[in-house]
Amino acid sequence: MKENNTPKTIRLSEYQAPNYLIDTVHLDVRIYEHYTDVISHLAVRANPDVPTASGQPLELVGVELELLGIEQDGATLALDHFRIDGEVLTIKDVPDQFTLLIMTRIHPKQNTSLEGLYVSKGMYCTQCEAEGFRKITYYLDRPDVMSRFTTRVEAPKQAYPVLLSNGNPVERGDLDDGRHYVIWEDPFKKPCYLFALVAGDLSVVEDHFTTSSGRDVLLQLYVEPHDLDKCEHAMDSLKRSMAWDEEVYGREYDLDIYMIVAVSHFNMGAMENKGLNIFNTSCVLANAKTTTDMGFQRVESVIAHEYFHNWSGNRVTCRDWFQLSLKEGFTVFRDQQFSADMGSETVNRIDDVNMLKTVQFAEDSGPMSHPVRPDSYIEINNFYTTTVYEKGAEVVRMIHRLMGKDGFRKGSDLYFERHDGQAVTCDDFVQAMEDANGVDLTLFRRWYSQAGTPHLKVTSEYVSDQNQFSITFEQTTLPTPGQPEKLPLHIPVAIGLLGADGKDLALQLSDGTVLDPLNPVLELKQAKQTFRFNGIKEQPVASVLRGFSAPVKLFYEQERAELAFLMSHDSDGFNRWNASQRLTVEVLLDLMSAYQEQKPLYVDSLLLESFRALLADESLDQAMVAKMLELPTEQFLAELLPKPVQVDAIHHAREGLKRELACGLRQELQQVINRCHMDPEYHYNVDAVAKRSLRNVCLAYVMTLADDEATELCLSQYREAGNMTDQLAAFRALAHSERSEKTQVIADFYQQWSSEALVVDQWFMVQASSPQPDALDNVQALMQHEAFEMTSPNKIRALIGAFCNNNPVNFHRLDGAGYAFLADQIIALNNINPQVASRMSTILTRWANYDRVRADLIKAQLTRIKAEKLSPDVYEIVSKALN
Ligand code: 0A1
Ligand code: ZN
Repeated sequence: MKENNTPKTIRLSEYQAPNYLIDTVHLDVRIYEHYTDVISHLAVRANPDVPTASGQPLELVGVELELLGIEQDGATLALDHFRIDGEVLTIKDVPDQFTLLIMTRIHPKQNTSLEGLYVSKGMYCTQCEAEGFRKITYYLDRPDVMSRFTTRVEAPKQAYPVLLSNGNPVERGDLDDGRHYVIWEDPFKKPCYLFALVAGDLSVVEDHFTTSSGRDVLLQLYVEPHDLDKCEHAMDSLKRSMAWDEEVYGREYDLDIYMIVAVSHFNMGAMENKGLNIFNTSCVLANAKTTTDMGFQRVESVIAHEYFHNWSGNRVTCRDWFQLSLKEGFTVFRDQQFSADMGSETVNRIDDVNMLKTVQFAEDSGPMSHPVRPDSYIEINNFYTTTVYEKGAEVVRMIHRLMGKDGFRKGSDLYFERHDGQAVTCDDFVQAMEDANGVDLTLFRRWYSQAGTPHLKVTSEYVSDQNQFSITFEQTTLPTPGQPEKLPLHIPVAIGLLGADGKDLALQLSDGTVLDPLNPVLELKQAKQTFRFNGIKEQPVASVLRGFSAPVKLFYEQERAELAFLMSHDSDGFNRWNASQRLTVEVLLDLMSAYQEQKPLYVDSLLLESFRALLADESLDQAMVAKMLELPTEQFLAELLPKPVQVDAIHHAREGLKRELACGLRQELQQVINRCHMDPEYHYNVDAVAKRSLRNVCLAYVMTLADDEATELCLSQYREAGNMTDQLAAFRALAHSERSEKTQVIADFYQQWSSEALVVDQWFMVQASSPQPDALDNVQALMQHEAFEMTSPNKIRALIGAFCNNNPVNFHRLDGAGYAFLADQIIALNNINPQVASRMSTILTRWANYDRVRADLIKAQLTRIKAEKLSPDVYEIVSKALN
């Protein structure tokens, strides 16, 4: 672990091109029982683009390496020619061109940080993004140094029959002592963060894909033998991704082989290493028995995401880590487009926006707020955030809306062509969009540099004797750390005006401009702007920010009746759903006041009757109906509503609303459950997923009543379900209830699934998110469970993460026990896995959103953590939170 209490801040403004380049790397990785030796042969030369490079010392970085020896141009380097200072190996007096041979020893079995080379369930694997390669050998570990890699992997043959690295296998052979080796050659230059190596005893599933130019690509999915029955969906998703990227972006795959390896211990979802993706098992394995529909969706989107990186990330990579969103924002946008094309566009958009508003908006209003292109960091691993990923994707989506589909494609073609094989910046991406379309995006660029969520206040007026509807937008962005003053942004606002018949009216502005009926967008560029629509013969209902066309907080007062009208008529599916959310939030606010004033809960009949109509109408998109019926989560409400967060009122209002709706709509809910009966066979397609989601939303409502009938319904679904979606829904409803039957069901579920690690994660997660008051005690007891492992990020997320993130009422207990529990875990994890520890600590950064009592309790825990000897990862979060 890097131990340092005043780590250095790295700044974008201080970027300098490297003094040296590395043209080729020959790595020889020899795996032994207790250690691994890495012999690295580098061809180095001074960077011709840096006039002052010649004669400068060469500085390589390495972390936790044991240096065994160095040779320069074939001769052992004398001790007075180099020195090691912390993580930096400096070699003096180097010529303009030379070779280096560096021999190091590492200890992968002791590496619990899961960066560099480590061991997961007996399998050796690597994670080099962002700066893990320096834990394998001394190197110029920065993305703008791109080299051709040849990798020889050597290990005992029986224990590690499969030896993989990037590119194509070119040689293999047996050695003495039961050892063997394979040599891999990657013909593409790449930065070292895309390096990967795997050694293990793995089974493989194979398939083929023929590219648009007729080349055959071998597709391989490596898994543990008992997971062979969970590969089909990932393989199918991969082939669909490859075809989609050819069709939508004109991008063809470039190697003869594409490999994916599933590992149990992984800090993130997956990694796009060239030709050898490494995946968290949770993002690749799926079958009907063990995986929910949500799990299937996740696999499909992560497989696509990593595949799309082959162009947006690998062929064109980032110049420095401040440009991370160049590859991540663009690739998330691409995977979102793909998922929309594979399933329901509206439902996907709803899920993405919900996540953005819950997590990214919260990040953007706290002490870790940063622009899509950050301008400084202490630890880059802390910047794999929803701002860089999801807000970054929203920024690309806005460009897509402004350029239109064809214009965007022209821009992406130019970007890939112009920068193939290069390490570039976010600005290069915008420049390609501008150049291909002949537009000026100067103002738009502020989205990359300005942090914080813009507030967009909207007012409107209808002047009937002029047949004119005018709408005024005022944009403001609150100060964020380091950015006290904010500038207006270029915001595309998609809009519609509905007539009394619910149909969209034609939109003509007072200056004569006619808005494109297929994509009506107003472009805001000033702090305050008014648009006037002429020829509006009746008072319309406005549908603003359709499809969530910009990542802003919208403030537009509309009557409840108008929301109900939009809910049943808006031609934009997203805004239809959004109207239902807004109406639900209004009703929740009524209930929160009632709770605080200790009055009986009364539910506005407008909502009840709207929901009744939704349940009855079989002609509606059933997935959409399910989404509309799902109440906003407590975390979403915590972010949305005024501060301090009313933790208990939110919880009780929401629970109360669920019960009231269940009571008032019991018959209709039961009818939907009967209509959406469970199928004996599992199919993963849009209709089947929609039907299951609607059935299970209704089941959850009914079970809030927890009477004998509802309990029996859940128990029989739990027993009879033929797939994990239905089984888990029933399990969750029972486990979260007060019914005594749950004890047996919880034990039974574990017994049934104890050999399936990913299902056990679900089992932990359900218990950790229980609203019952014993949740924290249970979580603490489960930390001792045989299946819990402090070295497994999946287990930590399932138990500790789920409790702290998804169980607000218990985590924010007024006695502070939830906070103390989390702090204990962060302190323990800081030594085991700093990345995971740091992610957990971001939860505590939100203290300012809570009342004095809670805020003081959280700050006390932050102070306690800060007093420890911390990794830079945790130090950065905790110190910024206390600033
Ligand atoms: N580039 C990967 C995500 C990833 C990032 C960092 C990691 O370790 C710190 C691991 C994976 C992606 O976007 O899929
Ligand atoms: Zn990515």
